[in-house]
Amino acid sequence: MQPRKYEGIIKKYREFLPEIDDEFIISINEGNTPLIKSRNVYKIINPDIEIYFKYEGLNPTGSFKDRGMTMAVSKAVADGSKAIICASTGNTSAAAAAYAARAGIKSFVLIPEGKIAMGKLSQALMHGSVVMQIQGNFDDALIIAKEISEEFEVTLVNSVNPYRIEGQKTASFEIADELGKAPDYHILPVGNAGNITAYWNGYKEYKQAGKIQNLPKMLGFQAAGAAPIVLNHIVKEPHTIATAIRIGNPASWQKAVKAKEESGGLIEAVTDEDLLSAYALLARTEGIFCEPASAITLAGLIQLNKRGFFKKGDVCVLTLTGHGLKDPQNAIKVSSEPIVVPCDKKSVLKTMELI
Ligand code: AN7
Repeated sequence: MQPRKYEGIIKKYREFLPEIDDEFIISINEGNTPLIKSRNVYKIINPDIEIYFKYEGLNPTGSFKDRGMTMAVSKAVADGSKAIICASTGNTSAAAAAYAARAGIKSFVLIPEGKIAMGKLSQALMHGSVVMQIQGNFDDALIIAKEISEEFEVTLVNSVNPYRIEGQKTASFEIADELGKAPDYHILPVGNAGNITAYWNGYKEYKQAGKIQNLPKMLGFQAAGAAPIVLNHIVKEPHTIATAIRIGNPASWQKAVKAKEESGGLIEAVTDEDLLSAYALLARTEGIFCEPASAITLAGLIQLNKRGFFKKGDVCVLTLTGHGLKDPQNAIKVSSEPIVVPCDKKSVLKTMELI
């Protein structure tokens, strides 16, 4: 029987998730995010295809990480853990901090110094995490977090924790439930590569359960300066404006390659310039504000479309992984400055070009 009220992804998709007793579930009603059909931008790109945005920025902490975190923290609580740790480019730390706060346990987060969007930093601090800015990058921080979790009683909640992937796959279920099928293409940003792995697992499990008959091709995109999977080697000093995906040695590397190969998809790189223009284009044509890393999906779709990749009637779902308000500084950078106007009606009308 369906629960009467919506109470998060674990209760909604219990039959597909690891077992957990109600008393241990730590949820902030994550999931159930909107699948928004493109009204304008598809016409500019290719009027013959359908584009949908899975707006994961509307999760409780503003990113898709909440789906994995509800599962990982609930399991940690069920196992009696009193503390969690993660390395993060920002969104994982925000989710870990929030779910730990709700669970009443401690959280420790390691973030790369100076390379995290302000919104995310404020979340980790606000929820009472012990926030450590490491003088290194995400990959360095993940090694330290992993070692500490192996040596001390602190649960690692990065996506190497299998429960994270389990929770995140529920986004595929929601999309399939809504469309009544899998899309032809599913487009995602790739950083640590957990999410593309999770989505592919989700679609496969749904097909096996007879909920859908088809599977999508998985299309993943990395920032050109942080594209280890595309280059097929570790990137020692990854760089991109999209700090969320500034990762040079993804934990789920092989699983992402498997998702690409099994589905007949691809993983490509996109320049910062192209991802920033897609970021602004989306906000200005659809009214949807996502963070730079999320906009790589639209930039990737545009890149493929220019090569004549899509055919008439193709259905593409793009996961917009995080909310635009996470990173106001980049939003302001790609926009025009506010106009300073003297405090009188005439000046305002002049600026409006009405007189
Ligand atoms: C907005 O928060 O790795 O390929 O530590 O924040 O599953 O890693 C974030 C990743 C895409 C990439 N979009 O997903 C972290 C972290 C946004 C993100 C990704 C991230 P994965």
